[in-house]
This record gives sequence, structure tokens and C-alpha cells, in this order.
Amino acid sequence: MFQPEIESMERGRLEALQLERLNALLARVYANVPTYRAKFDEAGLSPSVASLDELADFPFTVKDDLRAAYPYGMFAVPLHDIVRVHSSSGTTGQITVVGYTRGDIERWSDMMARTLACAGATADDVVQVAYGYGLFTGGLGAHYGAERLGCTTIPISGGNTKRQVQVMKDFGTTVLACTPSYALLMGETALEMGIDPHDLPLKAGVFGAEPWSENMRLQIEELLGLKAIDIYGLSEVLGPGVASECSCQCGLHVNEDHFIIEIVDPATLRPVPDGEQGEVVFTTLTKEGIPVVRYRTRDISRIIPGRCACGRTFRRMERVTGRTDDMLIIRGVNVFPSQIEQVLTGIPGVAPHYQVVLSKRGSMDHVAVHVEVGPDVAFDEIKTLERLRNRVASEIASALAVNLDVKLVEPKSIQRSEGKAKRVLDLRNEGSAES
Ligand code: DLL
Repeated sequence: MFQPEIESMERGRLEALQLERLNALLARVYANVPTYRAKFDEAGLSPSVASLDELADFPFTVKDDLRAAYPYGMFAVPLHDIVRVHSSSGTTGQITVVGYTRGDIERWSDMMARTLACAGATADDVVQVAYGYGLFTGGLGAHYGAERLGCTTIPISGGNTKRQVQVMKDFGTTVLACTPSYALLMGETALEMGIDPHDLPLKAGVFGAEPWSENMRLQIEELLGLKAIDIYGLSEVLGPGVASECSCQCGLHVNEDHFIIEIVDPATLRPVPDGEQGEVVFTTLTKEGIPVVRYRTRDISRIIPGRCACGRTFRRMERVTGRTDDMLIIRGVNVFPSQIEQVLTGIPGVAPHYQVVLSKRGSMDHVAVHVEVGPDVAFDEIKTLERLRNRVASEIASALAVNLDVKLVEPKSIQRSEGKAKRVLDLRNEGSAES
């Protein structure tokens, strides 16, 4: 552990620390952020609590609050004290800006150092940071954590995959940090270059920023010959480093000295008991630049009850299966792309590359899953293909209780990603029906 005295703190002490920090946070945002002052006043709440449970009475913060305050309206300190800004990916609508004080960067570096230590990294490791550097939090977040841990840090950013592989080989990379979909592309590219990834000194990967399934983990571990650790975070709350798996690979420890996690029922918005699924909500206890109270992430997860064998006392959240806004409702059934991925990656002959394509057939929405066949399947053997297609369709139907139109496509025909993979292609407003 990077900070064992904190990461394995006794729960009673941890909760006392959270309460103290929560009260300081509420007072801070009430005094310095007009959005919060207005929200608390409207709800008739004074900015203090006697117990952690009382947090559930406070109003939520949503992305639209940040948009309305664009760019700096929700910062709790003057710009003079902000040393860095990042922004969220903003695939839909206006981007949002988040700001960090020097203290925020310090604490973020510690949290990312914890994350890397969770994956088994030490100062003897060579960490290749292939998350994008820039407004995205992935690159610089992982970079500062790797340096904080004392690792030899390669700030290569995303892209130029052949060079990534060459650097991995020549510089002796032992820990790879990138999205899981990019890790897969790196493995494939290495093989194309005649380099067996198992001959590389890689031992661990810290992969996150997008949903990925357990089967995808197994495939990446097999392809690259490393231990794949799931890391989670979001810009509005911090960036990477909010939560991370340890080497037990049994849920992601939330950095609870810095964040309070709640899981709420998406319909009633009331907290659910540990173990039940719902939307993840975070309150930042120590952020100075842009603290948030009860931020609704839209991510779906649950708290895994019980203690972890690793000795950390921070509670664990289950891997995020998807976001409420990525959830497809197909003939009344809720489906996340990552559930489709879990099925596909368990079928031999199918490559772990897929896309869910939404289109219009007349006035009806149509959902098709495009799946690449593996390199060993003869793409011109109609009977083989038909058998494979039927198997994919029937396994999806039995796992998800919905029949989907499955289309097998040629190897390497689905666009590869150097960052977050685009799993859903929405052609419904493009006027052309998808064949
Ligand atoms: O993706 C921060 C990050 C960078 C996390 C590098 C991990 C590694 P945003 O661009 O703001 O920040 O996107 C945040 O990505 O709300 C989730 O929906 C999704 N996400 C992030 N990590 C995971 C993960 C970064 N491990 C949004 N599993 C979040 C599933 C994830 N989804």
C-alpha cells in the first residue's frame, strides 16, 4: 500500500474523519459557491450535519449545474489559487471545466500513487502512460501518480500504436496505463509487428475510463501476459484515482478519506443498502478547486459488502457496467453494451471487437450488433459463418433475454480506439437505414 496507515484505517476512525471533513466541505461550498448557497437555502438546510446519514437530505449536483456555471462559476476558490484545469470529454453538449489547486494536485497524485500500488507497482517499475494528455484527466492524472510513487514514467500519451509497442520493448515497460480497448489494440499491433507481448517485461495494466467486462479482462491478460486492474474516476469528481481494484480483482476500493460514495435508486433517488445496484453519487471531502456535494455520476454499480482480503478497509464498488445514458432499452429490456461484450468475449471464433448500431426501420428503432469474426475463421465459408452467427444470437438471447440482430463482419473492419471506445453507433438521425 502507498499510504497503509490511511488505506487500512479502522472504520470508526475513518467515519469520524469523513464527518469532520464533510462539515468543513459544507461550510466551504456554502460560503464560496453561489450555486450551493442557493440550493441549500432553497431546501432550508444549514451547511452542517450531525451524522453522515444526514448527507442524504442534501440536494444533488448534476452535470447541468456545471454547464450553467460554465466555465468557472462553481469554483470555490479564486482563479489565483487554481494551478490546472481539465475538462470532461463532452461528447454531448457543452463541455464542463474543472479546476485544481496545488493541494488538489498533491492529493490527486497520492490517490493515483495508491492506485498504481494497488496494481503492484513500486519505484522499480517503468510505467507507460498511454492515456491521452491534455484536457482529458487520464494522462496527467496517471503521470503525477506514477512520479509520486517514484516509478520511471514514460509520458507517451495515446496514439501512434506501433511506436507504443516499440517503446514498450525498448524502454522495458512493466506497467501499462491506458483504456482497456487500447490495451487490446496494442497487443494486436505487437503481434502484427512480429513481437510476442509475452516476451515483453509487462506485469500489470491499470485500465479504465470506459466500461469493460470480466471476459474482456481475461482476454487482455492472456494477450498481453499481465495482470489487468480496473481503475475508475471521472473529471467532475477528480479524474482517475477515485477508486481502484487491488490485486484481488474483486471490486474497486473507493478512496473514502477523500470521497463519500452513495448508491441511490435511480427512480426514487434515495440511498439503497450496501449490495444493491443503483446510480453512483459522490461527495468530494477534500477538493478545494471545485468541490461537489452529491454529484450524480449516471454510472451504475453497487457496494460489495464485506472486507477485502488485501487489508484495505475502504469499501469496494463493483465494476461499472455502464452509464444510465448509455443504457439501451430494447423491447422493454434494459441492456448495457458491456453485457453484450461479456457474451461475445466468451465465444470462440469471435474477436473482442463489436459495435451496437442503432438505426431506423420505418418508424421503428432497430438494434444490430456488429461483431468481428476472429482471424482463424474463414470469412468465406457460409455455413461456418451462419453457425457462428446463430450461436452469437442465441447466447445473447439467453443471457440478456432479448433477441438482437447479429451481423458478423470481417476481421479489422470495426474501428479501433486509442482512447475511449465508441461502442454504440447511433444512425437514427442520419436518414439512411442500416443494412
Ligand atoms: O475517464 C477518468 C479516468 C481516466 C478514469 C483514466 C480511469 C482512467 P471522464 O472523461 O470524465 O473521466 O469520464 C468519466 O468514464 O463517469 C464512467 O462512465 C466512465 N469510466 C471511467 N472509468 C471507468 C471504469 C475519466 N473503470 C466516465 N469502468 C465515468 C467503467 C468508467 N466506466
